[in-house]
Amino acid sequence: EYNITRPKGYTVSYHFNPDMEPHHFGLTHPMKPFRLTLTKSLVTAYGMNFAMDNYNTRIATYEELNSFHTSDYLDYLHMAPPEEMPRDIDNPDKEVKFNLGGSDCPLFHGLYDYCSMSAGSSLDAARKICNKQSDIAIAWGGGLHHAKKSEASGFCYINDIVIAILQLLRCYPRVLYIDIDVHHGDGVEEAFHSTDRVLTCSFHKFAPEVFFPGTGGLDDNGPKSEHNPGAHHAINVPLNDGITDEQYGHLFQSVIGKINEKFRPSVIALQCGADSLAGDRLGRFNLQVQGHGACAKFCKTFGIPMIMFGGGGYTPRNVARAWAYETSVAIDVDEKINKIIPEHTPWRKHFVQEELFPSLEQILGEPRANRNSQKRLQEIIQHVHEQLRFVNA
Ligand code: ZLV
Ligand code: CA
Ligand code: ZN
Repeated sequence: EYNITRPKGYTVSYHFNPDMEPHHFGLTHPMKPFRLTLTKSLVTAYGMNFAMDNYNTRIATYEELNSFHTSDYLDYLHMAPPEEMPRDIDNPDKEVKFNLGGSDCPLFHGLYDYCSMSAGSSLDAARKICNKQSDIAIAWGGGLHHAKKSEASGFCYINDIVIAILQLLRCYPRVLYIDIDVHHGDGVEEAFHSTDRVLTCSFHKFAPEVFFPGTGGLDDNGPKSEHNPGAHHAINVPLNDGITDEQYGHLFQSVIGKINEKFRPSVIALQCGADSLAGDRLGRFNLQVQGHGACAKFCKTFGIPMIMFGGGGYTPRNVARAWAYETSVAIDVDEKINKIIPEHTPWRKHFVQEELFPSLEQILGEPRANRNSQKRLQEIIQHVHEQLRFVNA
């Protein structure tokens, strides 16, 4: 019997804008907005929508984007014409302004609208948390952690996370930002370098010169100046290829558990970039849906409000599985979700017989060699715990 009901005692909200999907970064670009629709479809197929408040979100206004980004950048983003693709063949020396129009951050048709929709979803989620209408707010269309105040970077143009956290800071004293995307959350870290009201913690593949963006070493803990209250409030967990669920889970719990103890956040902003999953087109880790989702599960045990953002994720069917599973964690049905296939699913019988319906247990491509030694992981935990001696709520 398949029946998902609302969790008792708290409210989950799902913030989605169906108009993000038709946007295209270009044929060969790894970022595929249709993964958001794929996720929503899987969530709905499982009946999880009945356990949440569902919002079709509005677009963020210019003023809202302006709370973090500069006017000259926003004006250019708004006015720059879409470039013909493929670019650079006729005109390789064309000036690139604000890092817009390269192959990472192409100028595509409807770009400004797309960015406003992503930020609008995240900001709506933050507002629901602020006015206590929601305890866990989900915005898979956000999580674009590389964007700087005057610059696009790594597929990110508008930093919806920073804009959402600025909103949270109006209502809560301390925000803990956690980033499990395989890339370093450099844009969010930098935006809050000079405040002790936001502590950022990113887990990522770290290999300067080789892996984007190349920042986020173990010793990068924010500008160390006596007069900077934000010093020590950036925590980085640099990792190598092939990390497993077990190692990641242990690391996550000891690092985030300690941060929670010392920093005492009033709210959590969790970026759930799904490119840390095994089999991701750009990623390097060996995480399963369960290991990825265990991070959200652990954060939930703190019993404080939480926003869950999307982020990277370049093997769309795995992104949908991970974010659907994490939605199930938010609404507390994760025990069931691995087993159930909704009774009313068309052709259910055939899917079950032929094992075509994806169970969450069978994602994955070729496993990568694990280059993370227990010794190194222990050193990382040690360093982080020492770093946290400087952090007091
Ligand atoms: O998942 O890109 O390596 C959040 C996120 O964290 C680079 N970019 C930069 C530095 C020099 N370039 C190379 C330019 C590549 C341009 C096109 C690709 C095209 C096809 C396949 C892969 C890539 C690619 N680009 C792989 N890695 C990059 C990174 C940017 C990664 C951004 C991650 C974003 C949404
Ligand atoms: Ca990360
Ligand atoms: Zn990423």
